This record gives sequence, C-alpha cells and structure tokens, in this order.
Amino acid sequence: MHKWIMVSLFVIASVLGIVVTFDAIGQHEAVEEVEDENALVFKAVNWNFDQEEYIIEKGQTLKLSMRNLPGEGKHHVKIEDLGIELLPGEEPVEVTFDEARSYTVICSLPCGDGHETMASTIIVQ
Ligand SMILES: [Cu+2]
Repeated sequence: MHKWIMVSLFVIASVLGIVVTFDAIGQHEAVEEVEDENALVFKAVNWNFDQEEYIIEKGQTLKLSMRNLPGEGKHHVKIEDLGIELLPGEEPVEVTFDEARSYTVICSLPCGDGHETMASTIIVQ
C-alpha cells in the first residue's frame, strides 16, 4: 500500500515537472514573438540581403533596422524613396506604409565587388 502511494506521488511529480517545463518554453517563445512583431530587420551578409522581397501589409507600422550577419563585407541600408539610411547598432526608424507600392533597398556603404548589385525590394500590398 505504502509503495503505491510513493509510485503515485512520483508519477504526479513527473507530470507536473513536464507541464511546468513546456509552459516555460511556451512563454519564452511568446515573449520573443511580441518583441519582433513590429520590427523589420534587414540582415546583410556577403553582398546580399536576407530576403529578395520584404512583403508588408498596407497600413502596417514597422520599426526598421539593419544588422550585418557574420560574413563578408560591412553594409548599410538605404531606402531612397523613404529618405532613410540604416546603420548597424542604430535605433530603429518607425515607418507607416500607407501606400501599396514597392521600395528599392540598397547598400549605401561601398563594400566591395558586389556593392553595385546589392539590392532588395520592399513590397507593400
Ligand atoms: Cu555596399
């Protein structure tokens, strides 16, 4: 009888441990998603941006920033039609995309052989 109580307690404790662990993982992911929701980070590496096209919903307000991923070259981001230049480590720039149109994203720091063709597009739809 005593043995069954011990086994039951062990099983209950194990289940509780698993529930608490998965709950903690879930909360951690939720927090990261909330932080990223309004951020658009242009990641530059090896004379390319991480996406050829950045799709944005019309009416969205996003905090734009950039960073260089480990790799070749140091890059900046320029979106001429928005009058914006982004440098790594700088505060994000908030932009509301009211118009359905596209914007060309280029590197504004002469960074070597691939500089002239380093480009991406923001598509607001
Ligand atoms: Cu460049």
